[in-house]
Amino acid sequence: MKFTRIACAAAIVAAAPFVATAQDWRGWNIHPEGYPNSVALDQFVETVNAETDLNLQVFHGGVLGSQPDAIEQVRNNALEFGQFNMGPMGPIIPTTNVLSLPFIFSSVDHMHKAMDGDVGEIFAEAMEAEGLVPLAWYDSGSRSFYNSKRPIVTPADVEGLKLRVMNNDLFVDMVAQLGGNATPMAFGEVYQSLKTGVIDGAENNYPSYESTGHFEVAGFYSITDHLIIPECLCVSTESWNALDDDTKAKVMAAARASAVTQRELWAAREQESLDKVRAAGAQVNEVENKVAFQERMAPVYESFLAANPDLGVVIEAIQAVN
Ligand code: GTR
Repeated sequence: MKFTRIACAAAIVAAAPFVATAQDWRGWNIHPEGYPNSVALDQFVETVNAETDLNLQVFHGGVLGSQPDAIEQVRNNALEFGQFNMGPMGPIIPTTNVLSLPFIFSSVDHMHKAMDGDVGEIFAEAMEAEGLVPLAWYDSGSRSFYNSKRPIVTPADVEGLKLRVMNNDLFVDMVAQLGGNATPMAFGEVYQSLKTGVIDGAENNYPSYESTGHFEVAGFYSITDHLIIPECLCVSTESWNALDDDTKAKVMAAARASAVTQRELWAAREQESLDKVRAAGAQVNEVENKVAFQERMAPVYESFLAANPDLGVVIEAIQAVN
């Protein structure tokens, strides 16, 4: 009799569907385990779980979907947090597109200085109104072109190349100004597309060029440094607003601490990745005349400002930080 009752209770427990509570937060990350961003996110999750009543879980490797979809999911609170590059954010939150303008930052230090100060607040406010609260800014170095055909030294070398870009028309325009053909594509599809020749190349930082194996199928990496785009650790505005002040403070502190970790790991990983791709035979070349690439971007700025006249002040605010 006693046994039956226990067995019955166990069966009921086993059959009960898993019900996520308001305390359960699921997070999106595109990078594999061990990548600087992933290690920093693991630290964030561990700290928040230890110090608050929240129960966070982060899913690495983009298993919860593509980046543009995941941004929408966090905005809609279908996922509670995510670690996003600001590049694919522009089509949804126009103010953030300023961060995706080619050569907007003169260096990674310039980007940090701007994002960690008042300029960062401009983007934070715009994002919060659209469903995303950025808790901390992560590093993503600078992005350069790579392809399977030839080293790029002058803009003429880009002519005719089919290049993958992140999902944002600004990047399509950027490549068009250099005479290339850009295809917006999900990060996870790039390796296969390079391998099969659907595209000739793409653009990214060393760590992503390396971690994805793109260097195996597109061995010319040319240092144009044309984009320096920060990344955010974001929480859905709805989930954030549901927290009490004490929990908010703890989550924020954990996010900021994770960004310190991420930036430290990032600097080391850039060098490791560069060494690794070189050792594997990738040909990495300096581009002496980056100004030639920068000058080609004038029409990108012109049409951006024509479409977003109110964002001129944000561009100026960034330039004033330098
Ligand atoms: C990486 C970035 C990812 C993703 C990727 C891409 O550098 O960290 O979030 O945006 O680039 O090119 O899609």
